[in-house]
Amino acid sequence: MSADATGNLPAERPEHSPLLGESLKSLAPIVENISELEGAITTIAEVGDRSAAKSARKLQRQLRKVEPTVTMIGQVKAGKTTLVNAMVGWPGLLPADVNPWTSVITSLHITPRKQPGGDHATFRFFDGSEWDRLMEKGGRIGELAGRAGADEELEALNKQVAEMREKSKRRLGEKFEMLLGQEHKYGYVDQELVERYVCLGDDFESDTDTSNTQGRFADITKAADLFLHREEFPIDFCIRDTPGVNDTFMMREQITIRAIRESRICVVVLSAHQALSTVDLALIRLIANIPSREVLIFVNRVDELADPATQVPEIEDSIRQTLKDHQGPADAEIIFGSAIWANHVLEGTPDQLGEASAAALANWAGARLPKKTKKSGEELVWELSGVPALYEALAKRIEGGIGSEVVARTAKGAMNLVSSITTSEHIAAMRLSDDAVAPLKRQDVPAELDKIEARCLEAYDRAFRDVLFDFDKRLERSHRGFLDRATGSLIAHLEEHGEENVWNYDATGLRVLLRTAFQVFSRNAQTASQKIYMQTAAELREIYLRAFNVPDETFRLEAPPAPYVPAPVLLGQTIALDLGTGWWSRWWHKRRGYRNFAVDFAAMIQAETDPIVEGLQTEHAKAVAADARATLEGFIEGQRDILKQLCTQANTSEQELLDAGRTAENRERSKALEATTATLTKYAA
Ligand SMILES: Nc1nc2c(ncn2[C@@H]2O[C@H](COP(=O)(O)OP(=O)(O)O)[C@@H](O)[C@H]2O)c(=O)[nH]1
Ligand SMILES: [Mg+2]
Repeated sequence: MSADATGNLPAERPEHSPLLGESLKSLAPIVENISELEGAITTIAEVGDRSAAKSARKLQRQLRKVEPTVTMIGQVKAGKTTLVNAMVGWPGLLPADVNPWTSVITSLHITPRKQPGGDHATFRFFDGSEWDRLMEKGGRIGELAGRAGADEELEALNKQVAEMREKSKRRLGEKFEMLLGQEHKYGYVDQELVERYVCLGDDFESDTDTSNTQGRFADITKAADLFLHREEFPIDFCIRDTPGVNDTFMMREQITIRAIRESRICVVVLSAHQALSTVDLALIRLIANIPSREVLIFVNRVDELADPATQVPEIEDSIRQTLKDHQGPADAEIIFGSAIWANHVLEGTPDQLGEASAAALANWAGARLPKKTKKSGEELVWELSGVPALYEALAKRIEGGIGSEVVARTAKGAMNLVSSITTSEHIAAMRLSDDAVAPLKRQDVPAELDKIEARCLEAYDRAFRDVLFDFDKRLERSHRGFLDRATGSLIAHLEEHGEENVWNYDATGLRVLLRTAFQVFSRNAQTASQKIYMQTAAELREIYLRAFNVPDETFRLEAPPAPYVPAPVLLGQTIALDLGTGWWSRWWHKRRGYRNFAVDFAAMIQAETDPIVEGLQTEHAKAVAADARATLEGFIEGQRDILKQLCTQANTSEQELLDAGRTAENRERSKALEATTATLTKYAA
């Protein structure tokens, strides 16, 4: 068997792909910044003493840990998995066309460094409570059905769930529930292994053959983490493939929401012949809460269009209009392409596209490419596949997002290290020339630090108490207002049209209000932390001035940057009001009497929306607050270490000081540090 471009056949580890390598050069500026910064920090390690070197290495480790992460979301069959395979230059790595029941999130962690143990994989199973939620209540959809009183759906659902459990038992053995919450690890990655954990076999419907179903774990697998070495990548990179948002149990929606929250960039993969024309509202709701700069739209399968040159601009307009109509990220960048084309190139078969596909390619090339070009046919197909453009867009976002953040944070840390080194030199000079007397005795430094820490943490807690209180109040007001208005509208409808006509109410208003409240929170949280970080830095700086007599005009101490606040994706969660048609009208037709309508309705919507409000308060807001506090504590802790070291040094013998202060060497050092500082300043901004 040979692999084909659909990527469903055995995949050996592919050769290095020069074209992919070329596309990944988009990431070069980020890598260059990081390595320039790493170089500057190496200088600090060389120039500073042992403790400075230790801190420098710690900063470098932080830099090396950077792993930009992209989450792919979209409808089932849009071609997410096929695109992911193309993006890592390994057609067939992840199985495409998997059973639509699968709910595994697969994270590909790609590294340019050869790993000691080679490629490896970890598969995590649902834990007991997640599984119970699915089995006992039919997942979120079961909860919804229960609340909406959709008894028939609930019954059908329970039947499906029972079947599922039976099949899992048959596949995995009676005691399969003991596996819940566990992990399986492997020291290699191949397609067979991935299939075992990610694909629910075709036997799912006609479960008669158990011969090859042994050890199929996909029923209970929640996450697959594959660690791969690919030399085309200049930097560690993570691509998360999600199963698609429209599933039977709506378990995936929850999982997808979590995956989006944990990464900074989300690529929405659409199928060109559907795009958003059928308006997948669940999908739009999910991205509606993400800022445009963190969303990219990849319209896949342009190879299936009859006339891409004409259709692509139409599709683009229609997507923008839909996004605008539903308050989504209307100016998100949209890229068109074909994962199949990319895979053909990777497999060296760009001349075997098939007639329609080749015609579409020629048509699209006419619209997209210059008439004259020196590029080879292979290069042109690769370009038209959209993968290079996708990486270019991703690189820009990574550079402006997590890239510049990590670089700035590390540069600030490094600048503070330089300050500590200059301080230690200052100590040497000071003792030798025996001038200044420090107004703060060094043995009093720890106590002074304790005071600063207590004061600043208290200021922090106070500020965040206010910020969170204000947020709760806003949420409460918006939530209550929405419930009142919705119930009011329901009653008005009943009075005007009676009980026979089904009434609908759009929850967009609630989402917009809650989102606005969250944006205010986000701004307040950032302003408050920034202010307190600066205040803390200023107070700590005083210690340097008073204990070590460093020059006030030139001595700098950098505060950490304000925290990143993840988008409130949770707001996109489907609630009963979103489930038009059958369900809702059944709920409606089961009620009698205006009062029952109003009371039941209010209770149901409250039950549906309470968890969202609560999630915003805890998972979102409180998590940001805790993070920001940890940064403050970490900052103070780091400064405590440095100051402790400086105090010890100030007490060392005169001979050592003389050694440390050897003038020629000193001058060398100062020069090196000056150059370093210039680099650091560039990145700290
Ligand atoms: N014609 C065409 N088919 C594609 C393309 N990308 C994926 N497919 C096919 O669409 C089907 C679903 O793809 P898959 O990657 O599993 O979609 P997912 O559910 O979004 O992960 C598979 O049969 C793929 O071979 C494409 O760009 N063009
Ligand atoms: Mg898939």
